[in-house]
Formats: sequence, C-alpha cells, structure tokens
Amino acid sequence: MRYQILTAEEAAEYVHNGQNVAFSGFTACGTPKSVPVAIAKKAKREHEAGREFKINLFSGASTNDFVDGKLSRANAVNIRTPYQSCADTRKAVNSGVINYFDLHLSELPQKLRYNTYGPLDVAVIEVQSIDDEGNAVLGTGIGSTPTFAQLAKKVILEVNEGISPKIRGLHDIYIPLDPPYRREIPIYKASDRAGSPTMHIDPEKIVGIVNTNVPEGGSPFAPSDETTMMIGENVCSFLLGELKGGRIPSSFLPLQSGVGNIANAVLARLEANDNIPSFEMYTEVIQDSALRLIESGKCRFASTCSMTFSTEMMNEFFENIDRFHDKVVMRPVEISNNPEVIRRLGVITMNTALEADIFGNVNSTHVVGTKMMNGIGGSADFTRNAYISIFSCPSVAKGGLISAIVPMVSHQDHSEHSVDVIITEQGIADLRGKSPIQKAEVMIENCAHPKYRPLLREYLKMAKGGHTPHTLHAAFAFHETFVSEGDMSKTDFSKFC
Ligand code: 0RQ
Repeated sequence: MRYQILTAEEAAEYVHNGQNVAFSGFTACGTPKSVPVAIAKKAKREHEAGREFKINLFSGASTNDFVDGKLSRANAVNIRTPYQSCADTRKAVNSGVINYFDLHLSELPQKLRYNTYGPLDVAVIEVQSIDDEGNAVLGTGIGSTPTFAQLAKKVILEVNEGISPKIRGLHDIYIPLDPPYRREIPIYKASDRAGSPTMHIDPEKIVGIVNTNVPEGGSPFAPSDETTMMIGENVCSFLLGELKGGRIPSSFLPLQSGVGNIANAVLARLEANDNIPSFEMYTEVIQDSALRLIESGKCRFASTCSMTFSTEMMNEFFENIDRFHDKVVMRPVEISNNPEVIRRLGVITMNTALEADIFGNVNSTHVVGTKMMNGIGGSADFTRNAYISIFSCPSVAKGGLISAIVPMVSHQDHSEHSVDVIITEQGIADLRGKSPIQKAEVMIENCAHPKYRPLLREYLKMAKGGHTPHTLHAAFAFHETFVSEGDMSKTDFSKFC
C-alpha cells in the first residue's frame, strides 16, 4: 500500500484555522468517525493556548455526532453548510455562533466547482477500501464526496473495516462537466447507471490513511402512531385517486420520500396498501421503511444518495446484501437530486412541512419564522421539479398548541407555485388548478385541525383585497400569540378589525 498510515491525531495536524474542510457522507452514513474527533480536540487545545481555531465545515447533508456534535461543542466551526440536524449545531446556529447558510443539497458540488466559496483545503473521506491507483469504494452514503475528492488540495482517508466489502458495486459515481460543456445526465430510468462503481482520488493528494472499525447505523424511527398512519392513508388514497383518474400512468411513477418520522410512516402505509402498485424510488435517502418495501417487492428498485438505516436494519442489509445488488444504486447528491433527471423521470415527491399556509406556501425549516430546525435539504430539488409535489405534516404540533396550517408561513421554503398537494391526518388539499381563495378554502376545510378551522375562516373573511387576500398586520397573529401566550388557539382576530 503506497499511503502512509496515520493516527487520527496526526491526521488532524493537516487541518488549520480558517480552512475550508469537507467531510464525506450523507446523513450519518459514510461520514468520518475518527479524524473529526481529533480535530475537535485540537481546537480545544488551540483555544486553551489562546489561539483561534475554527474551520468552515462542508458536508453532503447532515452528519453524525463525530462531526457536527464534537466540532460544535468544541466551538470549532465558523461557516457551516449545506444542512445539519444535530442539537448542538442547531443551538450554535440559532445563537449566531455558527454562520450557517442553508443550501439546496444538489447545488453544493457545482457551487464548489464554480469556486463560489473559495478553494477546498482538506477533505476527510471515509472509504471501504482504496487501491494504489486511488480508486476508492465508498460506504453507505455518498453526498458530495466525489467533488470533495476532486477539488481538495489534501485528502485524509478513513478506511472503515466495519463496512462490508460486499458493498462494492452499489455505487454509481458520476460528476457532470461544468457549463458550457455539460451534457444531459444519461439516466432515463431509476435503475440506469451513468458512472463508475469506484471514486477516483489523485493518490498524490492523499496525505495518509487512518484505520477505523465503526459499524454504520442509527437509532430506529418512532413507531407510527394514529396521526402518522392517517397521513399515510391519505397519501395512499390521493395516489390511488390519481391512478384511477389516469393522471398517473398505470405503470406508476418513481417516488421520492423525505426524511423523518412522517416520511417513514408514509412509506410504511404504502407497503401495507395492496391497491398501490409496485414502484421504483428516485430519492436521496432510503430509510428502514424503504428497505422493507424492497424486501417485500413493493419497491422494485431504489436510486438513492444514502442508506440511512437503523443499526438493526443495517445489519440485516449487510447480511443479505447479495439480494440488494440489482435493487439499489447509490449516487452523488448532484445526481440523486438532479433537477433534469427528476423532471425527466416524472418523480412524485413526498416531503414534510413544518407549516403550510392557507395559500399553499410551505415552511420546512424555521420554527416560528426564526429558529432553524434542520435545513431545506433536498426537499426543493425534488419539489420544484416534481411530476406531482406532495407535502404532508400533522395538522397540529406540540399537543395542539401550534397549528401547522397558518394564515401566512413565517418563513418560506417552497412557494405555492411548486406545491401541488398538502396532506394532513385531517385530509387532502389538492391545490392544483385552484385560485388562491379556492386553495385557502380547501386548506382550511380539508387539512386544518377542527380546533383551528373557525380562526382560519375568520382570518380569510377579514383578509382584504387583491388576488391573494391578506390582512398583513394580522397575518402572523398565530405566531405572535404562540410566542406571547404559548398557544396559537388563543389568537384573537377581533383586535385587528
Ligand atoms: O419536535 O422533536 O421536539 O417533538 O418539529 O417534527 O412531526 O416529528 O416530523 O421528524 O418528519 O420532521 C420538517 C423537521 C419534520 C423534517 C421536518 C416539531 C415537532 C417535532 C419534528 P420534537 P415531526 P419529522 C429530503 C427531504 C426539511 C428537509 C427535507 C425536515 C419536530 O422533515 O427537516 O425535507 N425537513 N429533506 O413537534 C414548531 C411547527 C412544527 C414544529 C413540527 N409548525 N412549529 N415545531 N414541529 N411542526 C431529505 C434530506 O434533505 C436529507
């Protein structure tokens, strides 16, 4: 082997204050587990010695606690992008300690190649294996790793023995050319391959290898409850109505499903419903429920950027990996979330909203308009280019103190132009072909919780003028009442009349 073996501490010495540092993977999967911990320790030592030490942290999406958790707690992060879901990072982001900018996941690789954020100094990349020519087999999450490997001046590798060598062949690594030379991405169905099963890294840039042996896998999702099951049922009945009405071809179309408990529960209901035909997935993450769908044959093929399974499902996957080689492909996020491909394949997208307003605008990211939750992730990559875009969420949060259906979203991630359908446990609001006032009526009557319907009707009645009526000084009354009284249902619109 031509590469020198390093300890994590030795590897961390290649990382310096103020540098742009990228970490491989997508969600916790494929994310380094040893070198970031050593970088966090180095940061603490530097701070104790009175020196500054902060890096600009780039990743595919969210990471594991070894990256975001340790580095945030060590106060070692200046700029952070494109997505995070770690409690400590969130705290630092919302208190202004970390300068986070939220980005469509598919855009990070090309923005880095276009030199938008300056050169990439170091990439820390987890691989299953690497040969002397620099051909690496990646792990269970790809993200932006191929572009990180291409651009970084120095590459530190973590070779994780915990990843089964049988993973080889599940990846399809493809980096598009940049404008004006870019061609179409040659993917015409979810199972098409456009690139290589291995990722190339210039061996001259590899400063060394750190050996690890850490199994992948996270905690299981919350089991479906009555609310998430009803949301799933409503998604099923919407899709069945579209099939019956001939608006979705009888062969069905590829599905994308977002992250989190709701998305997991929706997929579980699709599996349980015998009337839903088998389908393919063109998505960015497959979770436990998607693996169940593949095992049962309901999902014929899944194109994804990562496999975010619980530990139990990850073990099951690796034990039976031979059965999945012709059923799963993992792609870089630039391809798994590629607008051109999503539009071409006719992907039906299913993402989760924090809140939606009566006119169909969606907030996926900011609690009460100000506090970052996770980020936009890939939701807009898919939504904006969908065959049909669906958002679902429970009609209320925090035991009913918050209505997820509001007069005006307190932050907008997805505009009414991109959002086709909103689904809650209460019902379905098909917004297609409706004027704003028609949208508002169906949102209130079909999706809002009965407790909030009278207040929303009152708002719509008092809303003034134009194509999209609003009473601007009352539009955030729900949010203001929640902030002042801890309960949106105490909103009193009479004081705005
Ligand atoms: O809080 O955890 O304290 O109980 O938000 O809500 O209902 O468990 O839903 O786990 O599916 O997450 C939008 C955050 C939903 C996620 C979001 C509170 C609620 C709870 C979580 P607790 P649920 P989920 C591609 C797709 C953006 C990225 C994306 C997300 C917590 O889906 O990050 O779509 N999406 N990527 O109580 C205040 C409201 C609330 C609220 C819910 N209106 N106000 N709090 N909550 N609604 C994948 C990738 O990009 C990787």
